[in-house]
Amino acid sequence: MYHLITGLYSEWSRRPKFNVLVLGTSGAGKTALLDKVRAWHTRTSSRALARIAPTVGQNVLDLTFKHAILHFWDLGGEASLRKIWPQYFEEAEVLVWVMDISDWLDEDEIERSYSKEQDDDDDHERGTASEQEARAARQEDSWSALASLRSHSRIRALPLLIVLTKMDHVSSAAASSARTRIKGLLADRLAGLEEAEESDLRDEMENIEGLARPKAGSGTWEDWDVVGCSAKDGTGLATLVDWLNARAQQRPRRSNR
Ligand SMILES: Nc1nc2c(ncn2[C@@H]2O[C@H](COP(=O)(O)OP(=O)(O)OP(=O)(O)O)[C@@H](O)[C@H]2O)c(=O)[nH]1
Ligand SMILES: [Mg+2]
Repeated sequence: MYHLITGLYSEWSRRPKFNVLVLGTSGAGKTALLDKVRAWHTRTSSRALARIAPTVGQNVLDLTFKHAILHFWDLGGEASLRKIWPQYFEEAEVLVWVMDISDWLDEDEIERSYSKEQDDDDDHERGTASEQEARAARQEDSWSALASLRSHSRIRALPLLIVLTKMDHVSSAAASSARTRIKGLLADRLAGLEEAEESDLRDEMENIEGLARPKAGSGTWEDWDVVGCSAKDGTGLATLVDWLNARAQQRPRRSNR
């Protein structure tokens, strides 16, 4: 009888897994962010940021919440490793795209006490033309890698959360406006992508007689948002986890794997 009751209880209390695919370019801060989320949720300590090495392959993390187990896949973002990403698309239920916010900041928004090259080059001057070019190149790499995912229909159908991490690099004066400004910029870029895709599709279809025109907005990431986080001071972690849990609850219940 005891076994029957405990068996029924564990079946009843079993939470569905919700697969969260965490992607972004190398060094964006995916692994550090997830480690901080783990430490925050389990009330344990996080790893020192400097000790987090680039991911080769995948990191997996399960975190149990009231209604679901968030099952994170954190994949290496280095260009040669991105070819394994599509293996996860079919099973993914939400996409988290991580970007280093400092690549999107204007010079006056950057936290002055911070220098990205400090560890490697003590003589490096902040804000040099080459540093600005490097930031622009990293921003472009991240944006074009995200844009290229739109060719996968499965990914376009998923909720998308863009995480601007390393928020501790934003000066306190710019903290409230930086996320809003970057979100506006990303919204414009996403809309631009969609328009370009629709016009390409229209051009193709005009050459094929009798085909219906594509519906406006058919390729949009309809459910998307931007959150600012920091793996250093824990900014934004509650917002990130709440957003994911809300999506986990919205999808139809299914059995655990
Ligand atoms: N100041 C600060 N530094 C961070 C933060 N997150 C990550 N870093 C630094 O950025 C480096 C790269 O972070 P990772 O988490 O390894 O980046 P990743 O996206 O997992 O990179 P790959 O595994 O190569 O795809 C870390 O070693 C940290 O030093 C943050 O929130 N604040
Ligand atoms: Mg990593």
